[in-house]
Amino acid sequence: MRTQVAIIGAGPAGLLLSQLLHVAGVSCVLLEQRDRAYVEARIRAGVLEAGTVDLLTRAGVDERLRREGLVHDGFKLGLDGETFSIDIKALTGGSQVVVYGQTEVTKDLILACVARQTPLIFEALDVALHDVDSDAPYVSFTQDGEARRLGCDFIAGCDGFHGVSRAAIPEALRETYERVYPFGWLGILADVPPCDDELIYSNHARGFALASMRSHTRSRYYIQCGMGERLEDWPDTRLWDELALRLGPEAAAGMTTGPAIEKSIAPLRSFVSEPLRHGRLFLAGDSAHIVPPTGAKGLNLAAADIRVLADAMIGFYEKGDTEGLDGYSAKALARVWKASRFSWWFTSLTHRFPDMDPLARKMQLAELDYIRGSRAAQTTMAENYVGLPFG
Ligand code: RFL
Ligand code: PHB
Repeated sequence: MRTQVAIIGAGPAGLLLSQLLHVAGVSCVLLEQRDRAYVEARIRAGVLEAGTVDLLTRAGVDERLRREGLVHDGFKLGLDGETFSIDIKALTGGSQVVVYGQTEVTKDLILACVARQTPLIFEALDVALHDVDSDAPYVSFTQDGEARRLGCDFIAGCDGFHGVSRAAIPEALRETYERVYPFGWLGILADVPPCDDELIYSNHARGFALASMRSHTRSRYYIQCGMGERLEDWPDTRLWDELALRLGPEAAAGMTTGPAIEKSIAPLRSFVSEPLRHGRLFLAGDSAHIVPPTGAKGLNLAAADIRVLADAMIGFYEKGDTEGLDGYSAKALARVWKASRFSWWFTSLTHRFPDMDPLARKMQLAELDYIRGSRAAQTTMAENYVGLPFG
């Protein structure tokens, strides 16, 4: 088997790249280790930057998103249960974000792959990358028990944090930067209306809480929890009570509780691996970087990488131009670091750290109070939240 671009991983990064290449007439094959049902059911992100929506539009995968996505002009910050608004639309001169689940983005992209007959191989096992620094790289894998080989011009490593692509860059040529935060997020998804029109990010003495949503009838909430905690310790009633306390009386008054459809604990991590390119291998999305979810940057950052990478590959095939490919790593990383900084800062501002002394807590409260009163501080937050420009 041969193709122009072999894409490892059918998460949002790999799927989006495949559709942008398809639209430009570049051939690709997607290799995904899980089955379709598993990939479509993974509950993760919920907020899309305008740039991500633009990219999905360019890929021709925006029809349902435009119909069902909830356009948001702002979000709220909570300070020990009292909230104030950040009007991102007014502060940025018109930018908005769209609340639309990653599960839905994934389903729409898989449907597009199927409709356009983009080869997408689920349950591709034992994926291994070969000769990535030569002119003839290839990928080996097992399909239905049979060994297969996919020759290509380029390999896109879109296989997430636990994938195999990153390790195909020799360790001596890689620099990694990592912080694991001393807490996780316990998330609950429930078929109940949201407690507020906007998302609420709340700093409370008991720990961080987030009120989010997927639709007018489906809510997504998170609380900061210790990494040692188990789901069994958090029956639905205890979780709803804790959310009401941390989000404050106004949100609690608007909150409808109900049984969880899904509940899970996710660790929080900042991670960047540099560079994003080695020979004919290009890393994109979570395979190269992870941000803590405060600020909703992970999926958007994966899409931003793909925009730069797709343009570079298309430039190569249309004009024989290698400039984009040569510049990909530096260009994408410049934005990755800025979004990593914002996610780290927003996490530091809103979470309770185990080693936090009373002074550190006072500093958080003072900074939140400063943001409440300063248009300049709110503008900084808003322009990061809606997504920084490229280059
Ligand atoms: P993914 O989604 O992890 O997809 C990688 C794919 O590669 C496959 N794979 C392999 N395939 C073949 N061979 C192998 N050896 C393979 N190893 C792995 C995997 O099965 C998978 O299908 O990475 P991608 O495409 O880079 O996308 C990144 C996003 O999924 C991620 O950044 C976001 O979900 C992060 N995130 C959020 N991002 C946002 O922009 N907004 C949010 O609101 C937001 N909320 C979140 C989040 C992530 C969370 N968790 C659970 C980590 C909330 C949470 C709780
Ligand atoms: C979500 O709805 O899952 C969500 C929203 C905002 C975030 C993180 C996650 O910052």
